[in-house]
Amino acid sequence: MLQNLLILGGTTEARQLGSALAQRGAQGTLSLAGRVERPLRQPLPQRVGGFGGVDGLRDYLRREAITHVIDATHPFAARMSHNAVTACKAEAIPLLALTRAPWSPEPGDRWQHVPDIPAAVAALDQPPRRVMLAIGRQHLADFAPAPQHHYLLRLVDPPQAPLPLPKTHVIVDRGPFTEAADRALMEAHRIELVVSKNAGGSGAYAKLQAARRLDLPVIMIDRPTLPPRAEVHDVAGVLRWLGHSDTDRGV
Ligand code: 3Y8
Ligand code: NAP
Repeated sequence: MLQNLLILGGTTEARQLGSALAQRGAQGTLSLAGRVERPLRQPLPQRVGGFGGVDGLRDYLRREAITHVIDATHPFAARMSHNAVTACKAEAIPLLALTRAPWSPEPGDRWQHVPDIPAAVAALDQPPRRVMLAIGRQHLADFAPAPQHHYLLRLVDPPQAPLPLPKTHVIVDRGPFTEAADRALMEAHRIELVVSKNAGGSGAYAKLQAARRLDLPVIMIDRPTLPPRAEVHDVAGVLRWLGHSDTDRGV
């Protein structure tokens, strides 16, 4: 059966999967939410924007005659992942998640695990510190109850609206990041504490390596729970699931 794939993307692994599939001549579309102004391009055809909830996704799957869905979204993109499970089940379309294992602390790491973003805010109920808040833009307002800190923010795009925190320094940059650059950034801003999502993968890990080198504490936000679904942790696993051998180079 001719395959027509939908990859729910927005991560390094999704881009790598898109390249591997394009090399094999696979037919598919990589989908982004449209969160940033200039998303990275990759060789598969790309669509940008929400589907319109579960029903919108089901319509898309039928209209485009999608045969397989690979959810390669970020572990914190929980709503997209929930919608994918519901829509694929309703349309009886096979779904596979391409995920990366959570990070676990290594010797020298000073991590305080918190279950979610509100718990990270509660953990910041302490005298003013210089905090690297490297969780992006979407949840900054949640930290408004902890205005006493000086925040170093790293955003993909320049902020379009006033920031919800009184003392900030904004860096506009997109990953993947490097340990040396993140260490220099933290030293330049005399960072005392880092707040991070447990994203897994390599693109966001640099700040944790830098924090370890600088002996800084980290508030580590655990991932939201996702519904059960088939999962693999690497591109080769997806290719096997699709019936591509590792060696075939497309038709
Ligand atoms: C739009 C599309 C690739 C993909 C690269 C990965 C790595 C670099 C590190 C820090 C942490 C953060 C953030 C981050 C990283 C990769 C990956 C990853 C974290 C792009 C991209 C899109 C987004 C969306 C953006 C969020 C934000 C989160 C910045 C592309 C560059 C903080 C997650 O302004 C906004 O609205 C930004 C929104 C969702 C989290 C948030 O809540 O603000 N990612 N990031 C995707 C879409 O439209 O569907 O240009 O590639 C992708 C990448 N960002 O191809 O190599 O795979 O995780 N992304 C976090 O981990 O906490 C930065 O600063 O240390
Ligand atoms: P989310 O909260 O789980 O999703 C909210 C809504 O955004 C979804 O219901 C869907 O809208 C739309 N959406 C999300 N991902 C989409 C995709 N790949 N293609 C089409 N529509 C999508 O998602 P999020 O956390 O905002 O993440 C958005 C994107 O950024 C994802 O591609 C994700 O992989 C990427 N990303 C997120 C993070 C993070 O920290 N959250 C980090 C790195 C990359 P409809 O309901 O209208 O379909």
